[in-house]
Amino acid sequence: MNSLEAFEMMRRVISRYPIKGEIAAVNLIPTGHINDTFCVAVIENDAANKYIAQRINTYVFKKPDQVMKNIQTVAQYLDKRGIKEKCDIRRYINALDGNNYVVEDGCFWRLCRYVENSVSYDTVENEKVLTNAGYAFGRFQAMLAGLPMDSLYETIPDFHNTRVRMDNLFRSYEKNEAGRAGEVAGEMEFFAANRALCSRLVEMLEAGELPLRVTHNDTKYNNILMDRTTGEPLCVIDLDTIMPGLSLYDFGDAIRFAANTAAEDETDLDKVSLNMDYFKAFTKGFLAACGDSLTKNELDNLALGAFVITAEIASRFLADYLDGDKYFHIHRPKHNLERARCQIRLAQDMLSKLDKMREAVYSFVKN
Ligand code: GN1
Ligand code: MG
Repeated sequence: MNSLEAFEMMRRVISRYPIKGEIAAVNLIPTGHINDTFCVAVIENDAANKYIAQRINTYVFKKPDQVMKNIQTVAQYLDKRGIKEKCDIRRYINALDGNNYVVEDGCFWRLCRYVENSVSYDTVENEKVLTNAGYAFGRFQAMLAGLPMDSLYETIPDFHNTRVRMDNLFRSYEKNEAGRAGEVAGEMEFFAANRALCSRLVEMLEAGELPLRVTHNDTKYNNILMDRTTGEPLCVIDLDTIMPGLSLYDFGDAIRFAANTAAEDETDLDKVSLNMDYFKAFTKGFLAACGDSLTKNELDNLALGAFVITAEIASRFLADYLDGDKYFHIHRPKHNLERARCQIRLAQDMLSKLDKMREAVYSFVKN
């Protein structure tokens, strides 16, 4: 979509909302691998108001109405219990027809207010901010602990079923749809060697050894909105994949992204490793917010959760590369392969630091 098309599209989308004004600017926000996000400035009564408009990726979310229903369910639950966050970005604006989304030209759009002076970071500013981020994700889990799980739709089936993810990867490798299998023999060796370990947490869940909880399932550091001035977390955003899941994966996914010494798609693999200081900083905040409610098995396996989710995301990037880049947005031809390689390197480093990570976890557990 070029900028003129985006402008026209936004005009149609905004016209479906109780917003009376002229659009002054539309800017693409190029973060996130799934949805398309725009910042829209609208002149209303001489004031310039900013909104965030998002087009939901319907290749990924086959039932976007269920995604939006889940978000509404969460917001209503928090309202009923009087739980407030510092801003209410999770509240999408109701359109004129009463839904919290609109369908325009066959695309699903949603709209919320832009929060002034807010920011989300792709890289960690300092350890204090990271401890705050850990607290924010831990608190998110704690505040939704009483939400009945059957009130949520499973928006992407088997989203973090790592065993199924591994099976999918090996199937994609066999199928070789994009003719790229020859390039990834080394990467496949990593998955063949670690397939059983990657399935361990799913097996523990099935055996009743780990509890199912309401989880966020996409706890990237940039999914926390922060105050630009103070670095304080305002709220957790991107609730698209909120579903029953494992706490260990929410913890681990945040570590995967925020405690990597390099970016998620770093191509110089020597720069990629787990930063133990960052691991500790995040863990401290996370456990301060929800540590009391975690079981012994959960505490024992937080470190493994970081490894497993990192390997899982690596498998998803690699499977998408083998399938011909259908799922994740890419910005260069081998982007998914580069992401996969980076995540594999990180997972390998985590494996060598499992004991250190476990020790660090227990240094923050209150007796
Ligand atoms: C996607 O949209 P974004 O960038 O927050 C993906 C996550 C992955 C992540 C990897 C619905 O999240 O599962 O962990 O990319 N979201 C979906 O960066 O698949
Ligand atoms: Mg997302």
